[in-house]
Amino acid sequence: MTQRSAFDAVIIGAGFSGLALLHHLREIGLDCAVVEASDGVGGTWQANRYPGVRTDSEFHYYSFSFSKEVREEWTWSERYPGGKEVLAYLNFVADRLDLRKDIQLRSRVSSAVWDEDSGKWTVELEDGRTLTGTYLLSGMGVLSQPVYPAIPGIESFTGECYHTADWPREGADLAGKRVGLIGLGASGIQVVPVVAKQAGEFFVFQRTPNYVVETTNEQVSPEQMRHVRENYDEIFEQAAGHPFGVAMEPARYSALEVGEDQRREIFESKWEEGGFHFANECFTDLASNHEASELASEFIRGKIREIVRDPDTAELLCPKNYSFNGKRVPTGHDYYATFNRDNVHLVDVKTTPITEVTPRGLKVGEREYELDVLIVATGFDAMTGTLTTIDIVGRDGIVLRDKWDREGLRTNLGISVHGFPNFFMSLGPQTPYSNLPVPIQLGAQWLQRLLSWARDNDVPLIEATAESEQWWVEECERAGEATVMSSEGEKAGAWFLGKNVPGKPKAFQVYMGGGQVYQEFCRAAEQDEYRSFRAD
Ligand code: N01
Repeated sequence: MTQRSAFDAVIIGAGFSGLALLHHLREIGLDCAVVEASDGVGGTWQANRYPGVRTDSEFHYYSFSFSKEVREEWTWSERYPGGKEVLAYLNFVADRLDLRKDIQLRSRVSSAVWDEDSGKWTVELEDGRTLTGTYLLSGMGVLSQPVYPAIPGIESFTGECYHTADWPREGADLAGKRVGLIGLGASGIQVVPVVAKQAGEFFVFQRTPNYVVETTNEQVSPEQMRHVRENYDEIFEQAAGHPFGVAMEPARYSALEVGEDQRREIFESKWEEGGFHFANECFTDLASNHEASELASEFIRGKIREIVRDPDTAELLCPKNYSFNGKRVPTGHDYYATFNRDNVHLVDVKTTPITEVTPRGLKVGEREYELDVLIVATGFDAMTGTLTTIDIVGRDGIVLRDKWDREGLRTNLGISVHGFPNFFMSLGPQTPYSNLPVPIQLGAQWLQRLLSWARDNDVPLIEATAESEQWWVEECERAGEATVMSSEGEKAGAWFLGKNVPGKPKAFQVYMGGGQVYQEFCRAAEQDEYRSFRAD
């Protein structure tokens, strides 16, 4: 049987974004094909199978709210669901909404080219097949292009070496082995407590410490699940109205307007609630005011010194060259306490850098650490990486990668790019960073209304205007500058500013003005009949 190749919409990626886009575009009668490089649906949850992988968001707001069937029939088991459970959820969504028939697996895109005459995109796959679509949509994810550390000799290592985002399906046997870890962002921080229990000796090579907000994981009770099912819309609405897409009460006070005792009490109570509750519910200005953020930094340093028994290790774990919220705050599950184990060794590679990887292990200064397994949790070419590794060729043969190289990162609301008609991004660069299922769902619904409107009004081409891009670049810069990520600290901002990829221009790749503010901009564009998306 020959496969059809002409569609109304070609969607790249079958993770949260691709599934939501497919469902919503099918609802308005568009004939869609999803092309997915992997052999299964799930996106980031397919790739990231490292030990300890789980959500940093709580179960009740880490899901879609649009399907009554999925809401009623899916049961979460843990407060912070593990990677396997989220993958099972996405497979359940794909089955329950009958999405699989429009998904082509093992279909990696090599290029997508706009043809002005036909008004269609031609999408070429690595196996030589081509598909065409009136619309091209990216659901390729924001953190999907892994970055490996550029350490001399890394290819010479004769042991096993795994990137957290490319973990072997069959798992890795770490029992009793000498294991090394490079990278202590959200991924590495999840790896630490789990691998510490498996490895014989575990060497954690730390360049920059993080402010980890500890939490606890509990089983979800039938009563909690019932409550969530009965209140799904309210929960989703609360998350959609929150700057970071979490279903939490907004903080009420500035950290600077309360007395020391009250401040400590609030910090303590939110630390007890754990995870993002500390980051989001303590005070209004922990992400925007350096002085306020420094008060939270000092509180966490105090916790580290309480938990970690060896004072030198505790000091090394205390971040000092940027303040709380200066980087994406990771959630820990006994992260700090893990450094009290005898088999866990924290190695400071800031003061004495890693010099090379040898066939037997890792050299730090003159000392060689022999390793059986090296885990690299060194992050991603975030936001733009997936979009620039394939050739997306717009009007007049302009490649998206070249446009951004030449003009700097430019989009209208992270959704559309001038010169790239009928091309749309879910979670494109310059969209807000938050608990991601929320903006993914809202974005898919917004695109559904846009394409429905375009059809009803005979508007064949949708494309950001050059003016709208300029406006959005300035708004992203303004919003970013108003946060502690823009502060002087050498590490502040990290991947949000592209600092982790050598040679990448430093600019806010993420809209930091808040998810709820971003949604207002999207609503305004809609009420204005999408004028800023009609370049012709
Ligand atoms: O990557 P990162 P990540 N030598 O870029 C270090 C999301 N996420 O995969 O800071 C030594 O944050 C680097 O050190 P430094 C989440 O949004 C979500 O952990 O540059 N170290 C840093 O410590 C997160 O923010 C979840 O000094 C080197 C680390 O590698 C995003 O993904 C779970 C090095 C990279 O940290 C990315 O997180 C996991 C070198 N040569 C991830 N090169 C959940 O929600 C790099 N590093 C559950």
